[in-house]
Amino acid sequence: MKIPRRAFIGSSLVALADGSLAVANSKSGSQKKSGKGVQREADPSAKPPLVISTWPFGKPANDRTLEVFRSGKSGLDAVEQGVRLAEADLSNPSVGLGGIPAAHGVVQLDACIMSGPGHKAGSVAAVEGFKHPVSIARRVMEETRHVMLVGEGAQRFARERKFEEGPAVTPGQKSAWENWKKAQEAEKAKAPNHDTIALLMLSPSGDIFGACSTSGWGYKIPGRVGDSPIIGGGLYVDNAVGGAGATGIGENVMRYCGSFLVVEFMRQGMSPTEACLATLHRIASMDPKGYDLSINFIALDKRGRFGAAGTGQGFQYSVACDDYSKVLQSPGVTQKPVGPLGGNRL
Ligand code: SD4
Repeated sequence: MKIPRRAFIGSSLVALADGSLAVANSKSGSQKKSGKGVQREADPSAKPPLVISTWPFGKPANDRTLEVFRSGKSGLDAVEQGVRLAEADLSNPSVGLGGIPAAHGVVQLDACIMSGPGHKAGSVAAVEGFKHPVSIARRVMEETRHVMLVGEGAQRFARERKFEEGPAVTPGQKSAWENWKKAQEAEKAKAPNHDTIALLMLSPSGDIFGACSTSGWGYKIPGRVGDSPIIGGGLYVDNAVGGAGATGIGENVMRYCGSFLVVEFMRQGMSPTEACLATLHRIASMDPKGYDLSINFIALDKRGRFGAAGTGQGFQYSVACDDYSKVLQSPGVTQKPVGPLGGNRL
């Protein structure tokens, strides 16, 4: 996803000692200048209930999550309902049945959910024709001894439980797909953009919940599963430490257990932003593509600190708590760190 130009108005990109780029914005005060250059301030924190999610379209999902939680529902109910809001928006081309279809013209959805208390997880992948894969994932978690159901098995499970069905593809996405087919035959097809909602919540009692949902890589090979429904890939929660979620090219996240790694770096004492940056550097240090990965992480810890980071120019993510609900710009990484995050620690 391209970062909207307005995100950079009044701002400029600065290179930080750990090889990351960050938006220096005098109004936000998120960066401070020292004699030696620009340094990042400590990660922001907020009093829980605190919700963080990927992309600007996470903002209404965060608001919905808080609204459900404040109405007396559980943290698990709240994150599920937040993600359902994104899934229900048929104008979103990357989450829910409004998403870009797989190469055979049918939308295939991936989703998962995690509860910090009890370390519970449920997941579904490559599900066709159902509106709310996150809720199917929750039922897998709560009603079976399994963690993950895929394809026809997941659909049968959903049908038996009378989950709401929907179109194989929306009319708008169908005609875009027809054009893509023609372009592909002429070998001129371009890969479309795709995104994911990964959403994390810290409750006032210190419990962490997470959920994730996507239609995945546009025009993917049918049956392709990305990182989003993979526990530890696109989402991970450890109730003693914190949670993390991912968006971007899943193949570049799932080979490294990306969200799990972010949480493990937080366990070692890093702040959420440091943990996201360290994970990006670790992956880039191993991957033949270096920093050309198109991946992004969000994270929050038990103390209510939150952060994010992405490759390239970074990405936008959304945060909500009792005092505010806003969209923030993450730092981006483009090169190997030279500062305190370098060396063996990565
Ligand atoms: C996937 N990670 O299926 C998802 C898609 C995404 O930005 O987040 N794209 O690979």
